[in-house]
Amino acid sequence: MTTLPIPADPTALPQADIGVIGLAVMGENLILNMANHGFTVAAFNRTVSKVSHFTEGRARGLSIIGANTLEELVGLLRRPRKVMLMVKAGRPVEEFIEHLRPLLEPGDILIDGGNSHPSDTQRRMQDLAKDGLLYVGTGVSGGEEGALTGPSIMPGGSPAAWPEIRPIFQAIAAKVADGTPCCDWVGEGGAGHFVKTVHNGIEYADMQMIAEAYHLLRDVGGLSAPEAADVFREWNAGELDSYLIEITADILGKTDDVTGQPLVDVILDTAGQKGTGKWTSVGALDAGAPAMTITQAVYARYMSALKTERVAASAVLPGPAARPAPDRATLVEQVRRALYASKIAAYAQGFQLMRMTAQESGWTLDYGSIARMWRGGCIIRAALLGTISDAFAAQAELPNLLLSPPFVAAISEHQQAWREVIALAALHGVPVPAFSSALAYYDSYRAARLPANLLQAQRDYFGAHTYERTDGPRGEFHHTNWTGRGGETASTTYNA
Ligand code: 2AM
Repeated sequence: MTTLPIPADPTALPQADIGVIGLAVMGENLILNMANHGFTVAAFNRTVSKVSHFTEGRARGLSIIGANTLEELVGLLRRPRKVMLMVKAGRPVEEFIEHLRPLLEPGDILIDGGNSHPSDTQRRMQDLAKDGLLYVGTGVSGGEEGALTGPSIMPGGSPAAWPEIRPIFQAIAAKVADGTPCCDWVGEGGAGHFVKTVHNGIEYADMQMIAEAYHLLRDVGGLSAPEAADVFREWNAGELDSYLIEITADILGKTDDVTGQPLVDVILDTAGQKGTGKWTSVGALDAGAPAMTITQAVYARYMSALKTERVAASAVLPGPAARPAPDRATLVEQVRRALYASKIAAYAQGFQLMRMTAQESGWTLDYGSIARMWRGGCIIRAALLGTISDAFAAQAELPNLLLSPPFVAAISEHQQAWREVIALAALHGVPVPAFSSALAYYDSYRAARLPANLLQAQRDYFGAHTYERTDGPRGEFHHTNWTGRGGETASTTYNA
């Protein structure tokens, strides 16, 4: 830790390596992390009273200098100046950019470390480039603790900014066992925020799949929360080893101070969201990418929010007849396998979405590097990401993770249990939208022949949308006059 004397008039000395705006917990922790790595940080916040509260409190004695105005903040920075925004996405980011713009010079770097929409980041980068300003939109994942001790950082934007910010970002990022920082350049424009969005989409899927595993253990297996905690703890020692499984074990083992019950049993079953899962799903719909499990996870949160309706419906809508509980040890092992196989399918969807969006946006994404950035620091950090990074190292242009030999092997080993768990869930009336959509994704992707021949025939029947033939070349379109009344004209003719 570096302790620097703070001069009486800090504006006189451009001594700070970076300025950070936004003193909510993520911003504060990121600043402390930077200071702990030997950087001098200038700090500012809209509500200026929070600046002195911070410098006199948590930041006391560290190389952190408070600024009371944006002008003062900018005056404190070494050139090229680096200003990082850790404020709410949307209007606040826009407003700070507009206020900072006239205070900065060509070559200076503005960084947005919030969860901004990738298209906003893309637009801001292009706009600021007109003034010669460099812009970076970066994903920062790891929650409050990660921000302080080492987050996963996913920067993208103006490539010329990367050499300037790299020493700071890689120093404060999480490191995996071999010392590799969980931070590397993602790509141009909105690529960094896009990759962070997909990270969050995968996180939604991961969390929903874990919730479904818990639901099965609870409602089919009859496990209490502490018993389920032991199961998750055991799972965390194997191939499911991950942050989210680890915290699930902790959560299930926690007792409520008020009632003495497991705390999870007194928490209302409605989940909130801030929208990044939805952004991923909307992005997938726009890109034509079948990110089924990620989208199901978003729907599952929407469904959870309809608590009052669900309670009313539970008294009216019949479920299946009661069934005997299966053998507990068998169920636990089958659910573990179903969870791992579903997880592979969900990650495959996330990487497929990135590949399809990158093609459309003209980004060159390095998928092995992205998997490495996610190996530590972030919420979805998991042993599985090591296998994913190896898969891309072996085959950079891997079209789908499902095709990678270790995953082919894992799924062939687990698929029977995966299918049985989903069948069991259906028979017991336990909804498993993420598990079943993951299996549907797998079975669809491995299907040489889907029933879309019938769909296309229907489209041709009612709308003359034409079809290609299995015995003809691709790109040759045919129309059939199905009823004898529709005529021979295909709809493409009308559009011409
Ligand atoms: P505040 O402390 O003044 O509320 C997270 O909420 C961070 O974003 C905080 O630093 C907060 O500043 C800032 N923030 C939220 N809304 C803002 C706005 N409309 N303009 C500027 N900063 C804002």
